Amino acid sequence: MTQRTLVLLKPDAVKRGLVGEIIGRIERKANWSITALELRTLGRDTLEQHYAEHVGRPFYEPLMEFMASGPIVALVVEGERVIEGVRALAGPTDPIQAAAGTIRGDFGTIVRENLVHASDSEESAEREIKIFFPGLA
Ligand code: RTP
Ligand code: MG
Repeated sequence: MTQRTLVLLKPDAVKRGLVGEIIGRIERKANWSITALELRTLGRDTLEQHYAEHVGRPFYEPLMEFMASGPIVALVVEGERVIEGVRALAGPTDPIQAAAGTIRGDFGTIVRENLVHASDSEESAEREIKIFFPGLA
């Protein structure tokens, strides 16, 4: 089943020089390809759209501040079961609960600074891809 997903390498991943490492893990998966990629610093407007589902949660404001704190890398990845697949590569939200071998398990300790975002369903993927890459069909 071919799908596409939006992946963000969060500001901690970029600051710590983990972009190559993380993209490398995605690139090495069979039958996946990166079809869009951009480094940019996110403004409040983009973040409000992206995190609309979390408005009002206690972690919302600190998350918004963190996500605007430096450049991120946004990418669209296409391929076989890629939505479930990238979330499996990332590991659970809390890096301390994430197994070794996952991105969060190998590199993270803080829930907020958990290195990557990946769309969690086909609906979220289409919605999020439109926010970050409005020119993509
Ligand atoms: P993501 O959306 O980034 O792929 O991660 P996720 O689905 O695993 O996590 P989600 O529940 O959607 O939360 C979005 C991001 O908010 C930060 N967060 N902080 N308790 C906290 O301090 C807390 N909970 C969530 C994380 O950066 C999480 O990835
Ligand atoms: Mg999420």
